[in-house]
Formats: sequence, C-alpha cells, structure tokens
Amino acid sequence: ELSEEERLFDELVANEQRIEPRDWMPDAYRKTLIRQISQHAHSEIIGMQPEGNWITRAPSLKRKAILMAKVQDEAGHGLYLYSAAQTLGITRDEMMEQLITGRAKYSSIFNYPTPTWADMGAIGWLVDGAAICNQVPLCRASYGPYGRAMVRVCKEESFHQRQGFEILLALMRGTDEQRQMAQDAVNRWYWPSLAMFGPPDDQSPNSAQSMKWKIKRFSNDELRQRFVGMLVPQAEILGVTLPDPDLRWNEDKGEYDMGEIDWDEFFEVLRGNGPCNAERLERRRTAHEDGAWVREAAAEYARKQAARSEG
Ligand code: FAQ
Repeated sequence: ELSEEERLFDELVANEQRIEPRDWMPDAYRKTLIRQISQHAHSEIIGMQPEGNWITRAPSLKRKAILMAKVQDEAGHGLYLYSAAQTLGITRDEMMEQLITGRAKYSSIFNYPTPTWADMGAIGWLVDGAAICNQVPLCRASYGPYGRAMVRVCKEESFHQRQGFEILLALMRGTDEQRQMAQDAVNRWYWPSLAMFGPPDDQSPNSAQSMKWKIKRFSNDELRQRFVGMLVPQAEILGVTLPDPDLRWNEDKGEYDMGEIDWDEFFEVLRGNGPCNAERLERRRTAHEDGAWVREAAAEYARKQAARSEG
C-alpha cells in the first residue's frame, strides 16, 4: 500500500511534472540525484584543468580570450550544479571534502593529458559534443533545479563545441604539421569521449531506476550511438579520420556499427589509475587549501554585515 506522499510523487513523475526541493521524495531518489549532480559539478571543476594548461600558451590573444571565457563558463556550471545539489540537503563543504579526499567520482575524461594546442580543439569538439548529447535530455530531468540548470549549461556547451570545431578546422586548413597535430588529438580523445557516456547498458547498475524516475531519458549506449551519428558528418567536413576501423553504417539497423571500447582502461581510470588522476586531485586540493583565506575573509565579512544590520 502506497502512502499519500508516495502516490503524489509517482503521479508527478508520471505526468512529466517537476519534483521541487520541498516536495516529498524517496530517499533513494534524493541519494541518486546528489550522486549524479555532485559528480557532474566535480567534473566541471576538475574539467577546467586540462584546458587551463593552455591559457598562457594559446596561439593568439583572441584564442586566449575565448579559452579563458570557456574555462570560466565551466567554473560557472560547477557552482550552478553545486547549488542544485545543495537543494537536496548536502552542503558545499561536504561535497568539496568528498572531492579532495578522492572519495567522489568525476568524469573519466578529465584524467587525460593535453600536450598540444589541438587538444583544445578536440576537447571542444568531442568532449563538449558528448556533454551536449548527454545533457540535452537531462533538461527534462524530473528534478526541477537540475533540469533548469541543464538548460543554461547546454546553451553554453553548444558554443563551446563550435569553438572546438573551429580550432580543428583552422588547423586542418593549415600546414601538414598542423593537420597532423589535429588528427593526433582526435585519435587520443575519440575513444575516451565515447567512454564518457558510461559503461555498456548491461553493466550500468543505476540506469534502470534512473530511467523510471525520469532522471535519465536514454540509456548510455543509446546516447553513445547518437553521438557517433552526429560526429561522422562533422569529421568529414573537418577532414579528420575517426580512429575506429570497424566504424561503418549498418543499413539494416539504421545506425553505425562500431569497434569495442577499451572498458578495462575505463575502469582503471575510475579506480584512480588514469594518466592524470593524481595530478588533477593534487592541484584541486592545493587550490582549495590556498583559498582558505578567501573563505575565512568572506565568512568574517558576512558576520560583520549581519552584526551591523542587527545593531
Ligand atoms: N566517468 O550506472 P551508471 C562536462 C560511473 S561533461 C566516471 O551508468 P549513471 C562538461 C557512475 O557514476 C562530464 N564515472 O551510472 C565539460 C557509476 O558509479 P557510482 C560530466 C563514470 O549515473 C566539458 C558507475 O560508473 N557530465 O563536465 C562515468 O546512471 C569540457 C556506473 O555507471 C555528467 O556528469 C564516467 N564517464 O550514468 C567540462 C553528466 N560513467 O556513481 C569541461 C551527468 C559512469 O554508482 C570541459 N551524469 N560512471 O559510484 C550522467 O548523465 C550519468 O551520471 C552518467 C553515468 C551517464 C555519466
């Protein structure tokens, strides 16, 4: 027998209406949202590092200004998402603690290095491209603050993706060396970007329940497939080769067949053993510690303001 509040919750979800912070919700729903939203926020914050690496070395003032604006957008997305998670009853301090102690997950993709300028193009084109494919359906997530946050985030991500595409296009129209640099970056980022969608459906423990709750709208494999379908014509325009010899159109299925993702590599990265996991966490931890005086000053300022308005 369902309680009145459970019935109301189920009805809101069934009718495509939004669950809001003060509504009753099952504990497991709250927990899974905190998990997903905080991981997403951490991804945006850690995701600033691979590109931050190139801000001082961008090839022109214009490129530098654009890259700075993009990385700043990512900070904004992170803060926006932490706020959405806070509406579920977890604090920023708790989330930050989970991140810097290595207990929280963030997207596998940000544990790969960015040795060349072309990596800025490949990240924009492939990583932001994958992010958009994954996040457009999340705009309809049943939890109001998350869905609404995704609307703005997706608008900015689509600008980011074009920005990356344009970097690669400029390189592909350049010298042989530049074309080679662009192709090399695509070769290194292609497979990790496909892994961003998460494990295959039959190894995705959270999917079924998240789909029932209308947090997720499509499975990991469905979104991966959609992403590849989007990339193929764009790769043709760029003149880059996608590094999958098994990639070909399957007329019967109406979708692309593709090669096998290296899932051992993916799970190793999740266990903390990717090429840059230690470096990313260490930098985040140091930045957090170095910023302690800012937090103290802000808290002291707030305390004084409160005392003044009381007096
Ligand atoms: N990396 O059962 P499922 C960006 C974990 S975009 C690490 O399928 P779920 C923009 C998963 O958490 C990147 N871990 O899980 C940007 C779970 O472990 P848990 C961030 C992964 O939640 C661009 C376990 O594997 N985007 O930042 C990954 O139903 C450029 C089993 O998986 C989002 O977070 C992975 N790739 O589906 C910024 C989007 N995949 O938690 C800077 C929102 C799976 O049980 C520069 N999140 N795992 O311990 C989602 O849509 C979902 O959480 C999925 C995973 C699809 C990522």
